[in-house]
Amino acid sequence: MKIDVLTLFPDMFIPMLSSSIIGRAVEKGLLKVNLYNIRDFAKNKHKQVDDYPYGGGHGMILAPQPLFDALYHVLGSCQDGKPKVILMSPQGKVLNQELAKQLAQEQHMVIICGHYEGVDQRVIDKFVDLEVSIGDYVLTGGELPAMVFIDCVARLIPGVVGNPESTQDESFARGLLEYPQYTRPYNYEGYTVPDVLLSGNHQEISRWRLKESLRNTLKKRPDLLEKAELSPYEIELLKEVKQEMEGS
Ligand code: 4GX
Repeated sequence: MKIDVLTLFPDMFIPMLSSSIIGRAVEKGLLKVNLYNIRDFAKNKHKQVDDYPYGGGHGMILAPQPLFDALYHVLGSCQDGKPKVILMSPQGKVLNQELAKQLAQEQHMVIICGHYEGVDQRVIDKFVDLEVSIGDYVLTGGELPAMVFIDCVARLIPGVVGNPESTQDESFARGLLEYPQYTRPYNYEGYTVPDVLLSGNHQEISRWRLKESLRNTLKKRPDLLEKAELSPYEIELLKEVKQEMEGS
């Protein structure tokens, strides 16, 4: 997957692109990220990229010229068909695992990181295919949202996460939260590991994990349970969980 990022702060991306799982994906060539500084495309002599809004109001707007030229540059030198152009914006479609899965199928994306009060609408009208938000809160720029987006999508590229089952097993993959996990030692400051996990009985362990997964979801995110499609076995386990909760 190739991702071109248009930003005023390209340096912010370097640590995430060289660390941990995403760093390894870049090293392995599974992910290629090109960083473009929008300021490098400004044609005025002070390299100014923002301007006052027509009609008045507070704050500044990213002017069309630097972004148009940056996008002509990136799209013009592009061999692999038409990439999907994405603007990080609080007005966008809210990122979730389903949207991440869809966009993980793209071969090439261009991400625009807005700053100030936003970008000139003509940039959106001419180039942007999709606006994406990482949640209903306001940040100072699109860089952190772009990094969240890249991390979330890139880990779904085959080969990026070591064990493909770990992207299938996890929270949201099935619309349920995960079960509790434990590692050694068995007893830590008097807190012990549930004995079923040491029993070696894999059927019992699966049943316990599924039940705790349902318990976690009911306790912390009951909204997810309403959307989840549960099997008769899962409905039975959920009934047990509910009875246990009444009893305590
Ligand atoms: N999820 N921000 C973008 C500037 C801006 C405003 C409007 C384009 C259009 C955000 C979020 C977010 C703050 C990044 C405003 N750019 N982006 N910035 N939440 O809050 O994505």
